[in-house]
Amino acid sequence: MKTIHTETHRKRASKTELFGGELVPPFECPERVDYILQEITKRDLGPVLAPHPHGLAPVLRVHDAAFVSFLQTCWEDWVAEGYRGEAIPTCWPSRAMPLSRPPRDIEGRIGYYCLASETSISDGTWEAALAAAEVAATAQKLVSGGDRAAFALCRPPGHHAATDMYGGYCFLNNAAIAAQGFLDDGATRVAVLDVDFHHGNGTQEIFYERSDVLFLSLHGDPEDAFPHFLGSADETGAGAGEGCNVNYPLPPETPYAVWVEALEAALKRIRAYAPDALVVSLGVDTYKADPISFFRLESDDFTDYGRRIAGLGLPTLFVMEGGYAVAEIGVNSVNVLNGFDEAAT
Ligand code: OKP
Ligand code: ZN
Repeated sequence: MKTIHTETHRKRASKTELFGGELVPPFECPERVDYILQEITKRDLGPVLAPHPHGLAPVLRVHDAAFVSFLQTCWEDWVAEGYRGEAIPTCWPSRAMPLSRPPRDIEGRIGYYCLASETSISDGTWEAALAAAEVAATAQKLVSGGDRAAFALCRPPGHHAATDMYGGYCFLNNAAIAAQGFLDDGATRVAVLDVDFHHGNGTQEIFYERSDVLFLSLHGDPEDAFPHFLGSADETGAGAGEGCNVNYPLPPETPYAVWVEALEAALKRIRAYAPDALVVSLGVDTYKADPISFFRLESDDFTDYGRRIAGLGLPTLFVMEGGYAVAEIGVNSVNVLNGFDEAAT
């Protein structure tokens, strides 16, 4: 399959992540992409192509315009205020003071739009986030145009980004942008299968009240894992979207034998929904050695589940999400794609 990639991802290179009360080098780092590209070349997955410019149009199909403007100018507004470090919020519209509009001051606005403060905004973050959205949109068009599958090598990732919130290393929801793109290009129904270790709270929120997107996520139980406040099994959708949201929270130490049972249940739900296209939010932080996650998948397991996903027989777009065991991220993600290609008919 073809991969869409751009070096613009390197502009997302913040120096800080708030972790355990310290500012540490971010887990979500540019080197992640180097390992993936290296493995794509080594195993001859297929051509690596540049994205086409799409501008803001596909982004504004799923995100709030004022939120997008905030992201575009956040860094310059922060610097103009005289702050010397990277942009990290310190105050939120918490449960006790739920302000329903963004205030004028950048310190207030950043708190309004942020859902988790481990994600520092730095110079170049917006350019990289927009490029990742264009990578997703370009790869989606390949699949809408008849390719059996494509790989959007997005960085920064996207599945935690909601209609008007960023955090969890995510700014724009690349998978949601692609799912909406499939619909805009003629699909009637799209399924989004999120196999990243973390719950895809942003994708869930964006499509929660809609019946044209089925969202399914396998993830560390929010009782035990980020994003903590969404991702339980009783979140099944609302309004027209009732029944179109499916969560599979799983406990610490989950081995592949248990994980793959949840995957098979999800595949069954996708078959019953009979979508025209599938978006896979592909995070490989389910790997046993991932530094911030707690599942126990082995490298060969990724090949196995790639084959199973191919068994759906759907036009499929893989969108890169997480994976922080950096040296193994290439092998694990290309194992999924290669397993898919081997089994795809
Ligand atoms: C992004 B993606 C660990 C805290 C982790 C952020 C995790 C973001 C994951 N103690 N906080 O879903 O891979
Ligand atoms: Zn993750």
